[in-house]
Amino acid sequence: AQDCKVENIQVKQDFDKTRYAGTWYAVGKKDPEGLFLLDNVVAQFNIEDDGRMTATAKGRVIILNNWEMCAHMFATFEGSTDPAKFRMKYWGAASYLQTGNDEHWVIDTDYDNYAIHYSCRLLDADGTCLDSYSFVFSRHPTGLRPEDQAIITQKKMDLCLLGKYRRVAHNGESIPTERLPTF
Ligand code: AZE
Repeated sequence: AQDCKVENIQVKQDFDKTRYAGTWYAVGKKDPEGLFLLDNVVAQFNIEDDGRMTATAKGRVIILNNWEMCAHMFATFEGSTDPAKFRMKYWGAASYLQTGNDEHWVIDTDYDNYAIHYSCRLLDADGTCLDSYSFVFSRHPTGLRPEDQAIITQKKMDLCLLGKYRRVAHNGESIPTERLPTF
């Protein structure tokens, strides 16, 4: 969206949640205000028997008094008229983790290698976003393939978030042993 208005942001056309299912490694993120997942972020998307999308996520967080821990999170998704736009209800395995109800938009994905997600939590009066977060996901824990990097850079521009992302490091903590690459 050249004008940075949230209503003009393009999402993935004909989003197919079945092809989206499975493991995604966060390789980049743009943080919202307040507490957020720090690193080692791995998400697992599932399609339930009733066809609804659910997800689990793991990641390192630091809560209140510099207490570092691995957050184990759960989410359910409510669809909308646009197949790529969801409402995500989420909660933690432990009560001191965060609960919320956020937008969850799939901006782009090729299903096999990369995905970029976007969530606006607070709309400004002019239609731009005051508080957003976004994840860049890869099917590969080692990062994006070079050929996907240009696509992601373009999408960051479309979201008016270019330069606001940080790399998400992985030390293997959220990755099952049988899938661990040698870092
Ligand atoms: C997301 C996609 C997969 C499911 C979930 C996601 C988001 C999780 C958070 C968690 C925050 C936790 C905090 C704890 C103290 C987008 C990765 C649930 C935003 C801050």
